[in-house]
Amino acid sequence: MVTTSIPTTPFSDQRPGTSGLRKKVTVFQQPRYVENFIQSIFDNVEGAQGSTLVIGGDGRYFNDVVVQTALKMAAAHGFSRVLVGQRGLLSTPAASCVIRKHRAIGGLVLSASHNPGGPDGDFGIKFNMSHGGPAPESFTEAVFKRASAITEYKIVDAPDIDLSRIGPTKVGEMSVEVIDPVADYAELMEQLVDFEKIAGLFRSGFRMRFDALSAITGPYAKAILEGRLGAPAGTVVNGEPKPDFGGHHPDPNPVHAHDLMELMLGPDAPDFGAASDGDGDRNMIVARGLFVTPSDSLAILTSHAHLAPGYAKGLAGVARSMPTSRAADRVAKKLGINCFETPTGWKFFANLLDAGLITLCGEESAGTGSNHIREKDGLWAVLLWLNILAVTKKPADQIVREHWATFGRDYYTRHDYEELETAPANELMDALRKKLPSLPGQRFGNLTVEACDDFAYTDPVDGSVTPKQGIRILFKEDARAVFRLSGTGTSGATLRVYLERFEPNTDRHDLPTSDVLAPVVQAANEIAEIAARTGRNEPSVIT
Ligand code: VG1
Ligand code: CO
Repeated sequence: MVTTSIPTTPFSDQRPGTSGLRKKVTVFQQPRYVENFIQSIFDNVEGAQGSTLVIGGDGRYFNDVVVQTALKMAAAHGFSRVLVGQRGLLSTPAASCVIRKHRAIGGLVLSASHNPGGPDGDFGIKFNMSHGGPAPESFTEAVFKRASAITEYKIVDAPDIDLSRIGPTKVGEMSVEVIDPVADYAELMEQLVDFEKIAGLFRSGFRMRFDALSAITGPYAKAILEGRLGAPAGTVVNGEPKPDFGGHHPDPNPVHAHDLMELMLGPDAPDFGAASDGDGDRNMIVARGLFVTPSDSLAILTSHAHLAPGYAKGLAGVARSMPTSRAADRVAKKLGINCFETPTGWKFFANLLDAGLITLCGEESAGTGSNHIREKDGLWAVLLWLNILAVTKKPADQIVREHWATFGRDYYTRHDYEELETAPANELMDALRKKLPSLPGQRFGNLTVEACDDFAYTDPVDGSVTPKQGIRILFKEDARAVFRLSGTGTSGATLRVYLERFEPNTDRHDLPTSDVLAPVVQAANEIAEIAARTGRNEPSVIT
């Protein structure tokens, strides 16, 4: 087998964002673009020679091409073994599970997650470390530096590998094992949640719908929910992964998972509804007649996790990303455990999990996870909910209402302004930053600014400091607005405005979220001058 070094020149835009490098498919299709980035990753993996690598993706358009390139480049780089999902598929949580279980040095995950797919959609590549989690910023910055100066990449000259059949094969000297993408993951789930109890729940007539949005979670959900747990056939809908996600925007929120929302809010709603995203790490939970915000879901899982075998001993601590509501903090306080506040992006949870400081963590963007892997895990969250429903024998909406009655309700919404021009979006953030010192004490409508800052995170484990992670404005009336620019979008800039208000009074727990938050929205728009600076009077998406 011949290894060739191919001369190349750098692309200037290969800096990974919140979760890997994401670009339009057409950008990734430029000659040498994929090769440059993968080589830059490999050049930063210490001890690659003789080690095991995991490769898999969410099956979106271009996945099949990049998997083959990655295999041939891995062989040229001296990895001794690659574990690759059948047909090149692995959900993000399954990739994390496989890396950990088989002691791989890391893994290439091919996905742009919740971004749309297809020839005109997005593609992405991220690298996960030996702990199974996304590479930290020190690593991704080193990759960017390398990619900015790259002069050659290495690849073996070999035919494409048949990934349709499970079993061992070879690329050059390197052994390749084509693995069942679901097996290791399903085995892990069985250790964490009570499959017997959940099967009993389904036997008793409990009905749910899981909408896989034609993305990667379909095979996992079918195998576990319908296969092992005995949920009726048809429980999982849109269960076949498609390269363009069947036209779905694979972002599990009330806007993009509208069919599920309509069913759950309608007269024929089953007992429970759930959905997942492109690469299977996000979850959406819907009770009958009630959408459960991801922030509330994290808090509810925190207070009930001990009902599942994997968490029976209780939790070491919990963490949430900064823009996630403070509902989990209230539960942590009652349990007497720490609640850490991290920047947006799963990579910031890894150190806390590795150090044993936390057991559960989550983000407002529908990511929830635990120390079982180092990624957020969509189906796991759904299974933990099912475990809780099976043990408490209460309907999901009752669990949510009881939670509010005990802890108060954190009304929450997010306004996204997508595809803004980059310059005015940056200017908006800069102007907001400059305003910070003058804001405390100012009144906007009937809200008064109490405090504000530009969130900076000091990692309690390695002491690394990550500045400028979002502007937060706290109002005296127990409300909060947070502003940040997205790090996963692929065209222009996306402004995210996170809005919340705490309501302790049980009589006020059934109000429309938009009514409760209207004054906070108004204040946030005024403070950031959103309309004037972006030319938009309405957000593109409200979730
Ligand atoms: C978004 C979410 C963030 C999440 C990230 C990756 O990032 O806000 O919470 O971790 O996507 O999720 P941003 O920078 O666009 O706000 V996934 O499921 O797309 O990998
Ligand atoms: Co995702």
